[in-house]
Amino acid sequence: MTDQPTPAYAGPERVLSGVQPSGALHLGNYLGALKKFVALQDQFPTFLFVADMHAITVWQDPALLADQTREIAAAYLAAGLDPKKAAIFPQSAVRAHAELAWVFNCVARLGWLDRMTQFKEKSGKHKERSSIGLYTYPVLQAADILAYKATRVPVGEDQKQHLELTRDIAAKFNNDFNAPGFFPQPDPMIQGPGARIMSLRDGSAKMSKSDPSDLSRINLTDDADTIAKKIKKATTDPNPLPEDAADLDGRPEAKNLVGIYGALAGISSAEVLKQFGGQGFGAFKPALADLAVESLAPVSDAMRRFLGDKAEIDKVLADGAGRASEIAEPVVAEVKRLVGFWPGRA
Ligand code: AQP
Repeated sequence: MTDQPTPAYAGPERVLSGVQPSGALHLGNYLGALKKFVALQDQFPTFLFVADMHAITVWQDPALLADQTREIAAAYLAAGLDPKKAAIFPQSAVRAHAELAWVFNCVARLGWLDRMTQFKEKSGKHKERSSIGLYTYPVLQAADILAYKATRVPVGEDQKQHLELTRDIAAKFNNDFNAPGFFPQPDPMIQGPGARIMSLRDGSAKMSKSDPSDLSRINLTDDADTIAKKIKKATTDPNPLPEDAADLDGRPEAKNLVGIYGALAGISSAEVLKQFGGQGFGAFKPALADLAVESLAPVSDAMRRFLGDKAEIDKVLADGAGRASEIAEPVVAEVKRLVGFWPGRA
């Protein structure tokens, strides 16, 4: 007997991604995520959530969380997302995420989650005191994606392992419930400039909201002077920039700054070095600072403008949640049917 090939997913292409409202957004979030979303909204139906359910896996002040959620929505709009094209919504406003996450908690295996490096990094030495939510975070992430049967998920490099888990959960669900091709195998779309922006203080650590040093990151809300100061203080080595991009290997800080320049300018590291190869950081850093200010100032100005009209942001979020629910609810209803839950309505 020959194995029949498993029918592939044949539904429509959809883009989905999210950002946590857990602090000020930084250049890594902008280049690794937001900028990519903008390019995709014209090509595919796009769903962008504010990951408030993910954010509470670590403590969030309840008095601030709703405003933090609005800030991420404002950042989406300021980066150039059009709420008529992309549905922008709070994760907690679409119940399908939580419902599907429970089913996936029963599909995913403990051994799979034990391998997740982000939990190890985030829980650090205090694993026992971490929330269970922080541990099952990647399962909720799988639900976020698969509730929309999303086929493309633009994220930074740090999310690669979680996306692999999503693919495993989708395959196991399809197999366990005899539903070949029900869930797609989503493509993580990690490639491209800005996929991994590193800390300005340590070229081996990723730029992160939770880094205690504010000098390690450029926030989207930093003013021109602060951006210039942070780039001036960025850790570097004493050598001039090389002519050849291959010679950036073994020089993580130089590689990071050249990569940031390239991602902002929309050119490759090789092209950056054509311009700056042989020059020292004394010449390169001011050019980078000018470019960063020029690129980010319109985003932070627009963010401030959008945040000035909370009612408008709330309208965008409510409208997005409605459109998102229209897609996700029937998927979850079908999941419940496949699992064999009682078919009536309470
Ligand atoms: N340094 C980075 N370079 C490129 N992309 C990055 N992303 C995050 N850091 C970088 C991408 O930004 C999106 C949203 O991330 P998130 O806020 O949902 O969560 P995160 O990855 O946990 O971001 P942080 O800044 O590192 O937050 P903390 O410090 O709270 O953990 C994702 O697509 C992510 O890949």
